[in-house]
Amino acid sequence: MKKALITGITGQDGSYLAELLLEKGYEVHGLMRRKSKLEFGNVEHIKDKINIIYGDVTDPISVMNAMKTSEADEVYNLAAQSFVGTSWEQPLATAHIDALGVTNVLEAIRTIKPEAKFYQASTSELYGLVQEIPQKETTPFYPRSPYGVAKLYGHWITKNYKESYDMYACSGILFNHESERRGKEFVTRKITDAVTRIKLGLQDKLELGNMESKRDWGHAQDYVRAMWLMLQQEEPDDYVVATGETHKVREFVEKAFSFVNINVEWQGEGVEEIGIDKSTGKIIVSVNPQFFRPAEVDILLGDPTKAETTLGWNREISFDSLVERMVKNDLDKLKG
Ligand code: NAP
Ligand code: G4F
Repeated sequence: MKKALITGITGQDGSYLAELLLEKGYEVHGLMRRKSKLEFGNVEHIKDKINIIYGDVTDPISVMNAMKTSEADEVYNLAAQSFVGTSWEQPLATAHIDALGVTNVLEAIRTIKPEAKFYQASTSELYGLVQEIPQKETTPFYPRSPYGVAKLYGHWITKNYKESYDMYACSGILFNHESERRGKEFVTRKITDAVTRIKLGLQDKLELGNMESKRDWGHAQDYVRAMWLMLQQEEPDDYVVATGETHKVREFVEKAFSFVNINVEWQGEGVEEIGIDKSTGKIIVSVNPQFFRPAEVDILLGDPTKAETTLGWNREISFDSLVERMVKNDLDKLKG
């Protein structure tokens, strides 16, 4: 039986990856931070099937302990302060977790079980001010947030440990992936939550920042398969994981409203832009500059050719199904 250690197991990706590895017969260990109230986040439903180890990636002692306890053959480092917006408010905490935390995990592997395979959760945020479209493994990086900068360190320290110590260490450069388990501060879930509340008369309006922004959005369930495949290869390598499609935030809004039979008509521009419910004439979307970022990533569009040809990875869940699933899930939750 293979053993895996997942940091960030309570998050969106950690939970889907844990399910996938359990299905494949792995013994699954997860590093979890202590909270004032005991709760297991997205792994509540499988908490009896996994072994929770308390720890924090910024605390090397706890990471070493997790490595010793789990005796992991594969380590997936998903722990992060993952919300880009917060990284301007907490740049140092973001750096401690998303940059130095990676070294703590790599050091624990090197010290305790150097033959273990390591996956680092790199991100399309590394491309930031994109230097080419679409972005691929060879596209130069230009991060645009403290989050992106911290992740760039994580990316390069992973490469450095591979080259310095001959470790099986690799990074998945994953483009945005969402799901029913996405945190509500991220734009997709914020939209589907608001759309369903507006439909049920529980909220009047959705306030957003930059709706011109474009993202390559896939479903997290598809993306965790790519993480696992990356650790099943003969040699470690880095891969872009993306859909090869990009959509504006505004399109996501329209699509989400369409699944609750509301047609949106747009009027005005910039901060004056509003979305109106065609059938009632009510304003249901407006712009609030509070959600603008100090520096924006305008467009992300990934080229997944290498992952498709080398790993045999393919995404199964389309953009439309992603939005539909998220809307349906939020509706079901509200209806109880
Ligand atoms: P998420 O839902 O925010 O999950 C992050 C996880 O990290 C949570 O379990 C969180 O635990 C944990 N964590 C935070 N700080 C920690 C610390 N100091 N020590 C230990 N655990 C800590 O993020 P996600 O969407 O699943 O993303 C997983 C990883 O992929 C992240 O590294 C993210 O940056 C990266 N990524 C995500 C995307 C995407 O579109 N989703 C794209 C590219 C890369 P708590 O429950 O205690 O907060
Ligand atoms: O949903 P977002 O907050 O995700 P973002 O910044 O793209 O980051 C996510 O994807 C990265 C991969 O590329 C991950 F590494 C990272 O951990 C995270 O999972 O914002 C998406 C876009 C941005 O351009 C933002 O400015 O939506 C725009 N936006 C417009 N209005 C908004 C809002 N974003 C949020 N969160 N809230 C708004 O009201």
